[in-house]
Amino acid sequence: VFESLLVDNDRLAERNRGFFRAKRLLAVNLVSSPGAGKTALLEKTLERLQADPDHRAAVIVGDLETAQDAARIRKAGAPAVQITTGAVCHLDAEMVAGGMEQLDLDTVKILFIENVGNLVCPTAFDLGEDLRVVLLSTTEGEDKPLKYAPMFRTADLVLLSKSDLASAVDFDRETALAHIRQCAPKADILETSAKTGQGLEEWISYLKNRVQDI
Ligand SMILES: Nc1nc2c(ncn2[C@@H]2O[C@H](COP(=O)(O)OP(=O)(O)OP(=O)(O)O)[C@@H](O)[C@H]2O)c(=O)[nH]1
Ligand SMILES: [Mg+2]
Repeated sequence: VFESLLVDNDRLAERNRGFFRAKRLLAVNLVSSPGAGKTALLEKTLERLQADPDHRAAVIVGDLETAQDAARIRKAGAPAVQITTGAVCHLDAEMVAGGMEQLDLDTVKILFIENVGNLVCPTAFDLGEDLRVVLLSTTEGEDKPLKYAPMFRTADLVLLSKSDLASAVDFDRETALAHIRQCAPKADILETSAKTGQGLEEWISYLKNRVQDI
């Protein structure tokens, strides 16, 4: 049953991809464990992107319940659609297609998809995205890339988030970086803090470069 579900999902993901290509839109799937800082990063990112007419963004955000993240994102200045998944632990390509219908995507260059906070279930669900960004916050422990390796293997970019908290939790940066490189040797790695702004310039440049490649 799971296999056939994934086959259906892959077909719809291809359709989303075709739509993104036709619109010349960069689609970014943000995944992490609950609370690693996806929405906080988006809030800071959108404050900067929305001021630049060439790089405006819209957001689809998934949670089991509540519309709080979409409200936070709208407050940061971007159009946002909340998808509540109920008991489902990931977004799938069909949910994303439904969210896309509710957004005006003609005036934006980037579509962020904030996935349900979960380092396991979203792994196998292609959404048609161009970029899969996996956040690992310093407070989660250096071992997480090894334990949740399937997700890290699919990452194009790993963001080491909450860098401002590293010393408070005795975060072993070198070990964490080694573990990320072991699971995802081809992934780019950036270190960010939504609180201090560390790494945000690099992250935004990274996105703008990818928009140019589209
Ligand atoms: N110190 C610090 N706290 C952060 C940072 N980023 C996020 N937080 C805090 O971490 C908590 C969770 O942040 P969110 O942005 O809601 O995390 P999320 O990944 O969107 O969470 P879910 O959508 O529920 O999975 C909040 O209390 C944030 O204020 C950061 O860079 N530094
Ligand atoms: Mg969130």
